[in-house]
Amino acid sequence: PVKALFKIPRNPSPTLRNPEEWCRSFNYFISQCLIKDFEARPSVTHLLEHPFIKQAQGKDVALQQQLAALILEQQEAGCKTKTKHERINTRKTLIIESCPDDDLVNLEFLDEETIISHLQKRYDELQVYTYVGDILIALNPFQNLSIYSPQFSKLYHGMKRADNPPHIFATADAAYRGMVTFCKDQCIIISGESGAGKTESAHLIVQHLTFLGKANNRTLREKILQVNPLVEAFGNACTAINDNSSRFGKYLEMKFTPTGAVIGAKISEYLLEKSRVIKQATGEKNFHIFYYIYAGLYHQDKLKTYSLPDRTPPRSEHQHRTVMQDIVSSKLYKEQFDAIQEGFRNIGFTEEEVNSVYRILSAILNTGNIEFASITTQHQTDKSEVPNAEALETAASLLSIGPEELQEALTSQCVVTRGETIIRTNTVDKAADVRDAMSKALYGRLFSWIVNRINSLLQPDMNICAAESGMNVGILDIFGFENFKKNSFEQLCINIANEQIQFYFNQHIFALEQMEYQSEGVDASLVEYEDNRPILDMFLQKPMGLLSLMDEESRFPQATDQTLVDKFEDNLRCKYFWIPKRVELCFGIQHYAGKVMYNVNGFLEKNRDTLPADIVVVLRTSENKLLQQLFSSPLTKTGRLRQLSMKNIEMKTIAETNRGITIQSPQKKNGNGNFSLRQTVVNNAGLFTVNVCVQVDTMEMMRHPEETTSMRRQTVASYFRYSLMDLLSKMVVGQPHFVRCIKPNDDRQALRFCKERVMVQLRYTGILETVNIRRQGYSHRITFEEFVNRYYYLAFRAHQMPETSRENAVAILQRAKLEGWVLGTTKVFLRYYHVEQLNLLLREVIARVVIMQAYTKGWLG
Ligand code: AD9
Ligand code: MG
Repeated sequence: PVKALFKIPRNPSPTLRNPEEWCRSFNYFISQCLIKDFEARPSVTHLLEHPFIKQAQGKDVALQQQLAALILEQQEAGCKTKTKHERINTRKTLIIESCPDDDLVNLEFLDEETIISHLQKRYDELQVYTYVGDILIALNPFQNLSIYSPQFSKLYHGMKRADNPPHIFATADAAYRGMVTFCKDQCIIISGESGAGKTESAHLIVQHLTFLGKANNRTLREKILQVNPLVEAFGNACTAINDNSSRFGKYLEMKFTPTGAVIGAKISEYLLEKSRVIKQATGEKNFHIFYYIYAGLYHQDKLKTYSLPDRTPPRSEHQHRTVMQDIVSSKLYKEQFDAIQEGFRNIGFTEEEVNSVYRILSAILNTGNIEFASITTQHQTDKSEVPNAEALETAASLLSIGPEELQEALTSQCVVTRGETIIRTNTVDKAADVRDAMSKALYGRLFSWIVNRINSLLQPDMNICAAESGMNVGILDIFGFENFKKNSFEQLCINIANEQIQFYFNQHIFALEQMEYQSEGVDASLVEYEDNRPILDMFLQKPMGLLSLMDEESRFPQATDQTLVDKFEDNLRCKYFWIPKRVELCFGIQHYAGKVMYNVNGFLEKNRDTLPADIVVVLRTSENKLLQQLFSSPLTKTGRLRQLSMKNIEMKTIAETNRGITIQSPQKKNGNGNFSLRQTVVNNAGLFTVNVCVQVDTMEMMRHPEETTSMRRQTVASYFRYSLMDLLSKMVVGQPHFVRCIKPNDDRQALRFCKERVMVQLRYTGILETVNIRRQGYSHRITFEEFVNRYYYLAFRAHQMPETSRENAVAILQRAKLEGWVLGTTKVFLRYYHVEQLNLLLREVIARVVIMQAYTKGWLG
């Protein structure tokens, strides 16, 4: 039957009059590659450089690239049957077989109680993963499970979902296969509240993807595996909820060649909680890295080199808060430090760079020791000085700047009015604020620099793969929803971000799907779900949303936190917002995930996040090259500009409208530094509306709000809004896969399943509704044209080039023996499991041909 399907030309004509037509014919391609041109075994690069592939145009390039991958896969594996046996053996020794229980969609009765007891039963048996159709629910086991070894990666590699029990590797595998099969970017969105297991899940996904991305480049694989721990050392900290809580949002894109070999990675970081550097809530800690370097340098006997005090007790409360002395004895911290050093080295940081990083971190610690006292002279009363000159000198020396200059920048400020420069002195409080602002800026910029440096070191080698032909799987791991006893500005930002991710989930799972049923005339019962758009609008709308109101208030120098609360009260008329009686400076929000009370204390200052120009000026004079870089604006500007011009059309520019977000592709830069934009919306998700043009300058300023002295000052809220949109713009281009992490208890105890806690999470994530829509709905909608183009090999001969019609789509569906699909006016509506079935069939057909050809050549014999 295969022979009949794919006629193999023995003597292909050397000249091709119509390469496109030729390219549609698989068999020709195979015979060309395998029989004619290659005397020896080809490599992927060889195959991809084959002139016929290069000539190929349009979508068949994708098929050929898959084929190249398949040919090699066959060669590497020896032959298919052997691989299969291996799998069967592994499975017997390793794992219990999967069962219908694995998917909530298969439950006979569908109510909250049944779902909960089902999940509980599974959790008790240490089955922490459960499917809801194509969505994965992951219960935090709070203990190490032995199901993440390379053997498990092998087990889940290329297998059908139902072949094995649910697993995070299966989700990673599905994303990888989706990418390779359809040459389409993928995106894995991990959500859940703080401590639910998002970061751990993200690690496991990276682990499986590096396994899949061809094991042969070991160095790169190791580098990629070290990225997460390295970045998290700087961006994670111990909170009241989670000992390893992410204090920033992270979108990690793993880059692959079209054939699926991993070639690089890129991280985008969002909204680091910089304020933690100077202050932590009771029972919480500073960023991990401070403890690591302290313990590590102590063991290397290098504390003195970095001017860190040895055993002396902390001199000020500030120092005490920043780093505890007793950490030097922690073995764990020391080991982490060694791992971080190793990570820096492996990824490719130079010794000088790492040294500079440590110096800056030590400088931040020492800066915390600088104290201020007021001095009263005859003329002035609000002047301050530094009584502990030694602390100032140490900090200045670590920063390679002059101590006098630093003192001046901390205790006074230059103001230019009508061409005249006036020096104003700072009060003690003001000077302390400037000191803290400097620490925050140092840490924030250092963090961004580390991330950028990792990105440049892990950038794909352009010789291996042209950037535009590469694909990626993005993994989103942000800070989870938080509700502490006392919640501040940081929690507000974190929770808005989570609100946005929930909205994205709702759009994908419910809104879009149901909209399509209606527009395509498909009869399917609609599922009701909790739409959180009104809450999101309340935050993001312009000009009357909460963030805009806060920005407006931040612009008034006389505004106070009380006037901010008043402003909210006067303007936010919405059932999701309220001001509690008898509690000062507070407001409440009914988030999708529950009620949160926010304390407005310090909101305005945190939002303004001002860094006086005097500090920037003095830091720019540093002899430390890294510091110069961190505070020289051209660096940040070109950073973003380069990105824009290099990627040109590919780079998405984001603009805001009064109701949401627009994502557009910049066409070209015009004379005055703005990008004129094509009026196309990137995706049709309905999330976005078309509008406005974006100034490059505005985007740059948002990145570093402090430097916008001459223009309107940008605030943390506006940068936050921009970050959210930037993140969404990355997410919407990929095919999404969802992992929903659930925290079974608040005590971080293994095997403790707290029904009420799980129930709440299932409710607010809309799991019951998700089960319903997955059971009844059609999660994949593919146009007849795309469907026929994708799958015509299943029912037609390769050279037939069938018309991309409704009838031919039906012919393919029937040939594939699928059941339960329906047809719309322009699209085939498929159930979530159909696509996997079709892809496996397609793979099989192609593989059969490849094997046959390879046997003909005698390579697999
Ligand atoms: V936060 O929003 O960043 O505060 P996460 O990221 O959701 O939070 P995290 O992944 O850090 O939570 O998990 C919290 C803790 O749960 C981890 O430190 C582990 O101790 C534990 N955990 C989570 N997932 C697993 C797992 N698959 N296996 C074992 C796990 N332990
Ligand atoms: Mg985390």
